[in-house]
Amino acid sequence: MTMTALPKVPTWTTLKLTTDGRVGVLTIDRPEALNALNSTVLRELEEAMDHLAARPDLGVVILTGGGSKAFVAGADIKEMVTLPAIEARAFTALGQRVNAKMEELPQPVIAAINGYALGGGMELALAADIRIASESAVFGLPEVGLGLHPGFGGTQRLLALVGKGRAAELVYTGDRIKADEALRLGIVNKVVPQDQLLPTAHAMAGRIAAAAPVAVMLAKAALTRGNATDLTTGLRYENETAALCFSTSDIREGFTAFIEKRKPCFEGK
Ligand code: CO8
Repeated sequence: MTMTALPKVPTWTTLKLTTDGRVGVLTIDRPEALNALNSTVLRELEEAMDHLAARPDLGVVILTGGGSKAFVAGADIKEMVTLPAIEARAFTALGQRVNAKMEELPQPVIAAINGYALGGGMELALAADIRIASESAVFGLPEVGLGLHPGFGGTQRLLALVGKGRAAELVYTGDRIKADEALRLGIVNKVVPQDQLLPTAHAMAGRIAAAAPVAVMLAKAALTRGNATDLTTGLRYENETAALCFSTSDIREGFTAFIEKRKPCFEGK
């Protein structure tokens, strides 16, 4: 079998992609504006999602913010201030596309939330599979206080994650909440000290990267589909993806390794 060459990492001005074995770390690196999402960041993020989708060597992606203060402090207010509605429509569509592409990536995404995750920044984090926050993280959807409402998928994803009442309170008040409250509401999986954020994300990513890659990819597809459909359709989808695992050589390796009392050695096929 011939292996397709991996695509070259594009050159970005606001993003950095580093790799550590099968783990990719994508950093939004615009700390002078608290990593606010202007159209350049969003276009580069879209390109990054397309790039990651074509990187079978990466089994997990960690998404984080550059600098010590913010994950992402929202869409760029200075860019939106003069935006006509028709351009706002395209800008919103771009933000939605980035988040949808992240949700559709073959790899699970862990958002390592290192500070402010506000507005479009919280919406970005909501499209990740798993959220780990530092103790200094602050969440909120302050859009209504600016005259708009969440438009990068936040109303829908928060609703699915925490239910109508809790989502409504955050969206209608625009209240900011701290990491421990986000944990209590089920918005984040874990809260850790700031200096433990990336080590914790890497430790979790390592455990995911050690599992059978095709099984993880299909599990993500089943969770993502299930979240967006009714139970009967979701269960049917799960039936098919579970059966598809039996077409891999990794499943034979996983079963055999169990029987032979050794660690499996997966190849991603
Ligand atoms: N956009 C642009 N610039 C920003 C943003 C932002 N969202 N957030 C921070 N910055 C800039 C500041 O303007 C400042 O720049 P400068 O030094 O040039 O003045 C720099 O980052 C540092 O920020 P602060 O000095 O304000 O830092 P503080 O520590 O004092 O405050 C806060 C930090 C509390 C995070 C504060 O910066 C803040 O409130 N930021 C705005 C948060 C916000 O309202 N976010 C939501 C934006 S709206 C949105 O995300 C909509 C998404 C969907 C759009 C769909 C429709 C098109």
